[in-house]
Amino acid sequence: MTVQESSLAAQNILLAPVADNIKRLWMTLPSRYNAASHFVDRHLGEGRGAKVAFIDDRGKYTYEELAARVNRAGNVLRQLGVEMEQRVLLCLLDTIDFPSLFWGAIKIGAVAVPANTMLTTDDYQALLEDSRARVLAVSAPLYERFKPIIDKQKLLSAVLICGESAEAASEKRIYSFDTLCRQASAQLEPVDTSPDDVAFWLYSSGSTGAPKGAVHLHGDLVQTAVLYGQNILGIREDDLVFSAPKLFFAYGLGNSMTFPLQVGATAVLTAARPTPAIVIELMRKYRPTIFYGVPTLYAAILAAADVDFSGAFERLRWCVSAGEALPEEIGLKWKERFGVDILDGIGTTEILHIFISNRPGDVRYGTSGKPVPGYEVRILDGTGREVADKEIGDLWVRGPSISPYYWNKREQSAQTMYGRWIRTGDKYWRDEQGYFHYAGRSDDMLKVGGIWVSPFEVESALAAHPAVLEAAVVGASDADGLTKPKAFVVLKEGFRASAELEAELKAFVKSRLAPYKYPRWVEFRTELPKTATGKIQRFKLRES
Ligand code: 3UK
Repeated sequence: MTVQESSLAAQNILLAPVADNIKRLWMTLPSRYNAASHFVDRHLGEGRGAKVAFIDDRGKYTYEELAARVNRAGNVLRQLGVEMEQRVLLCLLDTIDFPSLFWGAIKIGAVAVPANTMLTTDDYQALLEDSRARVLAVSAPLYERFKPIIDKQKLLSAVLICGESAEAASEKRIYSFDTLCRQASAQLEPVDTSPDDVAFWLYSSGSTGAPKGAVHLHGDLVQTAVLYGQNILGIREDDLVFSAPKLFFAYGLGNSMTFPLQVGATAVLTAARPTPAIVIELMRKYRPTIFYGVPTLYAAILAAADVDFSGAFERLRWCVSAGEALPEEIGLKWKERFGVDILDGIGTTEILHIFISNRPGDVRYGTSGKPVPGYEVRILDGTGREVADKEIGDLWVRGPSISPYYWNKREQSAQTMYGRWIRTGDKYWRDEQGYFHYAGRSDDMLKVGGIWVSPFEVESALAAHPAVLEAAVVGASDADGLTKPKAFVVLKEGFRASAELEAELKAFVKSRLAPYKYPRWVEFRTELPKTATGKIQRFKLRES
């Protein structure tokens, strides 16, 4: 093919209208549509008011109670001055307050912005600044990390503290969410929104460490709930689901909120860190029918000694894995030991949920499975031409739930979103049977325990240590075949490599960045491999 021909081929793929057989699977929504009415209020009209929607560490909440809490939360936000289209930053542990505030914000036409609860004060400063949030809602145990920066926020008009706290002081615009909710009305009409109105953003880390807010619309959520939740997982009203990944991740948001709320099912939430012991304890207590995890957790559960599993798997139909590739070994061992399949699927924050997946009755361990009907998936070469089977290329996706752009990031949006298409940044190949195989990233970003880590950010943290001349960070495989950050460090003159210094560097990074980002191994070198122009050749370090 000539260059001209291949650019025409690329145009054909990227400009072709969505085929009818794919578009037929997309939900057609009315021109007036509010996602909160669909996911919450609809159940009251459908007679599900007395059914339990959520169970958290403190209690159970029926659909009727959920609707009342959402209304109170919406009224509280309004009373604090939040108007349509303004952002509300949510830094919340998984309790009933998360759905209450998320849907409450959306119901009044505001934009809910859930944030990762494991970040540092500097990270939160960046999120407040970028989002220009009018109100911050934060779980009491997390408030410490916001406290030093609250006074600096010119656009923030109030802080809501969720849960027991002595911090509330209305003269400082800091309020107890519980107290305001008790005084607020439990009645609230949804504002007029369209399926194309902005409903929420989800922040995703960029390779320079600067977070990008992926904008999502009212209409996006129901598409993933139908195409993946109902059509692939087969979630139904009598399901009880439990997700180890939290609600602030796009993965957790679908898992324990929009999928169960789509069909009137029940979700178990916990504010606790999902260690194997806690996950198994909750599974024994509630016997979920669908469980969602990440590969690191499945490996850790398999490795856990002295754990009583009795009853935990009794009602389980299947487990789901996403966030990073599930090694074949872990899937096979899990199935052998517990008799239930793990369905590995790939999703992204921008696409909102899973778009290539293994499915019940058709599991091929070591692959991501096949495209979820309703999503069009292509593997393209650098000129935009489709590659042949078994050839590696760039993964592109088109579907009805894709973020239209990153907030205030023109260049990154232009590099990622092309009309309805999105470039995921992943390398993939397809086998003759149509299964998709993950083949790495096209940038240097790492997935660690299912969460993004930017090597650049870890390198910058290391470089701030007085002993470090320069550092390079790459992904290395642990004993389970899962990726963890590894640092190569060149020391300044006068410093000597030692086990103590290695431990000190790890602790140093942990104290400056979200702790999950620290390098699990540090290797000292006298120099780093570089190009003629001085750029570190990370691929050489990866190979070593
Ligand atoms: C990687 C995978 C191989 C891949 C997510 C389920 O992970 C989610 O979203 P993020 O934005 O990350 C997206 C990136 O993570 N990845 C995710 N799943 C897999 N790689 N196999 C997998 N099964 O690099 C992708 O581009 O954090 C997961 C549902 C919703 C999500 N947002």
